[in-house]
Amino acid sequence: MRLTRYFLPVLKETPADAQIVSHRLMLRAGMIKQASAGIYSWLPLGYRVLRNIERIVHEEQERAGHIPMLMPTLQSADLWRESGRYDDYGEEMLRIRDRHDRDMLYGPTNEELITDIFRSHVTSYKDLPLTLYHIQWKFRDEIRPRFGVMRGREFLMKDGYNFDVSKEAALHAYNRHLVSYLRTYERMGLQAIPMRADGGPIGGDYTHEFLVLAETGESEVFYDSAVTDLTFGDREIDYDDVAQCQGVLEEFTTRYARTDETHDEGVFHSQVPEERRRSARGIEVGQIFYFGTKYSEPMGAMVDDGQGGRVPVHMGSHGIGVSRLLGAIIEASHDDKGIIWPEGVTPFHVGIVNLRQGESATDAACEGLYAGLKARGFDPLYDDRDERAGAKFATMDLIGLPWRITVGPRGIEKGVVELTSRRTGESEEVSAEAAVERIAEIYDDR
Ligand code: P5A
Repeated sequence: MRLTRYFLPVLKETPADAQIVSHRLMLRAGMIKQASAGIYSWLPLGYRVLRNIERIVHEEQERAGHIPMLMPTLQSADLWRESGRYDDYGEEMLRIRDRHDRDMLYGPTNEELITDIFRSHVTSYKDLPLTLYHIQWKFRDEIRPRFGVMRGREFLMKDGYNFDVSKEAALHAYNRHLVSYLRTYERMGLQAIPMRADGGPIGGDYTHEFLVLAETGESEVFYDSAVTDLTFGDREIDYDDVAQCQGVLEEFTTRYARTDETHDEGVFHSQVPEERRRSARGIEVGQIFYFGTKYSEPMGAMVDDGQGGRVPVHMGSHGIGVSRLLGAIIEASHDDKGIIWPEGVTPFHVGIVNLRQGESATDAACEGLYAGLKARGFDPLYDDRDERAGAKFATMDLIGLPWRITVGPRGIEKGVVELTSRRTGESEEVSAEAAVERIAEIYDDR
């Protein structure tokens, strides 16, 4: 993409109403624009990152054997009356009446809708296990939408639902989700720690939230500092292997790590030596639930059990805050100049800065780099504006591309360009061909 042909409305001023750094940077970098309280338009740069996050979520869900689909945002109130949640859900649910006076709602979550789909089509234990998921907009009429996409009213969620014949099988689905979530967040450059939590309006008392530690996080958390040493890494996993998934769950959840909803000071003190006790704040980027037959029983989602009986299926649901993740990644990865995108989600792989726009030698070198990178399957952002070097660097630093190639007349004379890491600020002088090779190596490794 050439910057002169792009739509990147960066702001010079720091928006006064944005309280936390990720919100400020998303506005300044021209990623989002508020449409109304807690509701945002995704401008091209923000949309690119959102799509990258979605892609990683899809890849990891499919790797775990979960099946993508798409359900609507608007739902009929009748299904929610069947489960009993129409009245329970309270003011967070946006209720709508259509022209035929039918009660509708903008879905805050989809347990009812998916249970209805399941009961219409599945009757036998032979069709299980089954896990369906989608990535779809949700609406929760939050009393205090704030911090930009962190606590929106309209937000994008990946929500998945497992159907199993027994509690034991459903717990394997739970473990599988835990493992796939660990992989998912790490690919985005995040450490998200599973912590015992509360079921809230979704239900069930077996649930973990995934938290990214950050001072600006809305959740208060208590944990054994040893949990922060755990990484999933690139280990091979067989998602059908019950013992292996259970092993990962135990590795990541045995040590004390809880949100304030379930925190128990007595247990904390007895289980964790003082020097490892931590209390901090965190951003909830996902949550997994096992709630058994909470929805299947009242809604009649039954299967024959192979022994002449019919049983309600055991279910769980599993959510990732897709749009919230942009905020969480920025909170975890920025400096005073702007965002620092992890390679996994960056909107463009590399920025090209032409220090002498309009001079034939630098222009030609930039065009060569641009074409060379595109030919290798990369998406460069070429700053081809007629601007001062300082302004070009400031824009690149603000929008946070992890790598920058700077092309100037002095370098061209020597036959080199400068390759700079946004994270470390370190630069190396290499030939243009070598710069393309280095970019290819960097992204191949990840
Ligand atoms: C699990 C999937 C559920 O709704 N039902 C379907 C279950 N869980 S949850 O924890 O309530 O939400 C899942 C994740 O969505 C993100 N999230 C939000 N993101 C932005 N703004 C909001 N107002 C908001 N509310 C929830 C969180 O990341 C949460 O973990």
